[in-house]
Amino acid sequence: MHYKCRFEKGLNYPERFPVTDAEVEWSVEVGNYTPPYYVAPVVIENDESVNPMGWAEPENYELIKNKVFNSYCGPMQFDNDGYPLNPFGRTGLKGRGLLGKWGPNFAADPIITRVNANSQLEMLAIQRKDTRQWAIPGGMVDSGELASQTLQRELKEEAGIVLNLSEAETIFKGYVDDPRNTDNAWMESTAAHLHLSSAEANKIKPKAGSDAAKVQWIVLTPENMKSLYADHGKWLLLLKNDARYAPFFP
Ligand code: RP5
Repeated sequence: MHYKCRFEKGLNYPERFPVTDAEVEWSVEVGNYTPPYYVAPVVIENDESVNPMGWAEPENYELIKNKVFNSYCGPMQFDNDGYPLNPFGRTGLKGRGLLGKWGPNFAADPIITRVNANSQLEMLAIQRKDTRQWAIPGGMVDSGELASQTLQRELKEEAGIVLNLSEAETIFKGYVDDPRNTDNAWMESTAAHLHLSSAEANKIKPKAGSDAAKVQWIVLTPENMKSLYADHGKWLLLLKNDARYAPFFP
């Protein structure tokens, strides 16, 4: 069940229509469900049907009604007008909000860890400029790009470091409970993990890129993981299923 995209919102979003836990699933009839429609001005400015340099799909859905959707969550659902429906159910907001694509918007998240001098597991994190929350230095998959390429590019753009991620292990692939999600547009991501030895970690010199306010190693305490952006803390907890990292999660 998603929570952040019912109880949080993207910058300048209108209030979401209240959705109780019992009302989340589309299969549950909710007679008076009238969420506001919102698309952010920046998405309209980047509408590719009007702006050749734009990164957003047309706001006029008719122009892409033959789009073939692919979601990590499996077969998609559509409403009576043909708009894609969030696979995790109602969010209290229609339209795309800040997201450029109808349906899934794909991202990739490189998780880089090390053990610090106090024997604690740390992750290389960025502080996002939009919500000021700490996050994995991930970002959107560009058109024509593979998620594996996005991992590498985002690590360089957001955290200023170049690492060979070919040995990184994919630990998550699927829906992200992102505060920007709506009923018709949502985030999906691939998160891949690479652990660095102290010697390898000492060699890199992280530097915050354009989308990041700060970059630094943060200790993976339960409190830190809870306050990370979107589902990032949940993915890090998956590391405790791996015997190599389980001792760091008491
Ligand atoms: C999250 O948003 C993803 O997990 C990824 O970290 C991020 C991508 O969006 P931007 O950072 O490009 O805004 O859902």
